[in-house]
Amino acid sequence: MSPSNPSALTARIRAKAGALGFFRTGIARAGEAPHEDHFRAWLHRGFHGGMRYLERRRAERLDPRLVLPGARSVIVAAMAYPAPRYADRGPLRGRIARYALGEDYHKVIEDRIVRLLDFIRKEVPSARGKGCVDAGPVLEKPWGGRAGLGWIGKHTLLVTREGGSWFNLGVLLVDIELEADPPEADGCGDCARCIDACPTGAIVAPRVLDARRCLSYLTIELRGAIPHPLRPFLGNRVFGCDACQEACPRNSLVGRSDGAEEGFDLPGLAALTEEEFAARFGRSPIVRIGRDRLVRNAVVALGNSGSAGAAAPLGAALKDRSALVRAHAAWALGRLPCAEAQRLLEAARDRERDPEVSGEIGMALAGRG
Ligand code: B12
Ligand code: SF4
Ligand code: SF4
Repeated sequence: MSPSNPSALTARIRAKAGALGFFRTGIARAGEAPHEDHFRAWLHRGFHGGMRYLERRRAERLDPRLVLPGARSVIVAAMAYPAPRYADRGPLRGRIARYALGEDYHKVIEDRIVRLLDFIRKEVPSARGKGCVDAGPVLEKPWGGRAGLGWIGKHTLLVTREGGSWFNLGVLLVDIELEADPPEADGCGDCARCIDACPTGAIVAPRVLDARRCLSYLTIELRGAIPHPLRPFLGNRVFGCDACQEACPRNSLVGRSDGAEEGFDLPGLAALTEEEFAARFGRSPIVRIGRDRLVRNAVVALGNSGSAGAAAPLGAALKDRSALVRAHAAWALGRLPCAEAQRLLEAARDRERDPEVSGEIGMALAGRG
């Protein structure tokens, strides 16, 4: 449907979104998704790895009018998050992606989108809408681009002129016609700093990400074992990765007042129980990966620290009830140069019953020579 004055209504919706805490809101006309050919090609090349959910509801992903029948407009809203610097507090500290330092953005944005829809319904009582945040079948970045929020950077994230890329997105589909924004021009030019900064070479071409190599995928989405050759690239990252965003000149951390982040005690993370995990991360996006995957990542980071101080916590992790954790702890101990690591691996070899973990212990001992 068409409201009597789409332009005035659009301005009121934008003002309301701003009052709800979105720093930018853009509007696009609903239709076929931008760059749908790239999405098909990306899936075809298997770049999504184990994220099989991206193969499902493909028709909806490619056309929001199938997500909300009768959709006329796509409202895309951006919520910034603080981007503190990480202080160097020694080798036994881990880091998580900045978007996950605060409360779970899914809940915060969902709540704001619901309130935005309530507002629209007060203005146009017959309007219908559907909110999507991350998990919905909507290609949020391309829509953000079409809605004029910013441009798709070469790292594939959406970049705004004033706020860089330190933000999360939410989408509200509505069946009313609003005034669309003009798309933003590309702001990358000849720059390729994000591609050069990626530790694993996951950005295989400008705007094409092989997620299977991306540390964000490996630490958050991947359920099983992290491929051996990629483990060293985790460094001290235990949840997500910001390297491509840190490198972006649009994201300069200089001059920002977001403070310093101390990082997370790796031995403490490696020893987390289920109860401690729930208590500590229940309100964070980290809760989504579960205790075992976080501990898996922490033990890999302990191995990457190269520090003798990592041996004792890794020895304890060799007794973890999760075989996934024990297998990664064996690999990690194999990287520590100290005699204590050798002793702990030999002790574990004698008691381990899981064939896969035993294999890892054998490889770790053989690798030490
Ligand atoms: C799956 C997913 C991932 C996967 C895959 C990422 C990817 N680049 O596709 C993994 C787990 C790796 C991931 C990682 C991260 N993610 Co993520 N992720 C998603 C999710 C759920 C779907 C994205 C998707 O469909 N990807 C499939 C690809 C093919 O589609 P696409 O990236 O949208 O790509 C299109 C355009 O790039 C386009 N294109 C445009 N111009 C051009 C030009 C050329 C030449 C080409 C070839 C293509 C092209 O073609 C593509 C096809 O549509 C979205 C939420 C959503 N529902 O959209 C969040 C989302 C994209 N993620 C987000 C974030 C914050 C991250 C991380 C920064 C988290 C972190 N710190 O660890 C990293 C960044 C990694 C990176 N460099 O992209 C935010 C992005 C915010 C922003 N500023 O853009 C989103 C929107 C979530 C949210 N609601 O806030 N993520
Ligand atoms: S998030 Fe990290 S691993 Fe993934 S593309 Fe960016 S720099 Fe590379
Ligand atoms: S680092 Fe350079 S190429 Fe990459 S997104 Fe930022 S401006 Fe674009």
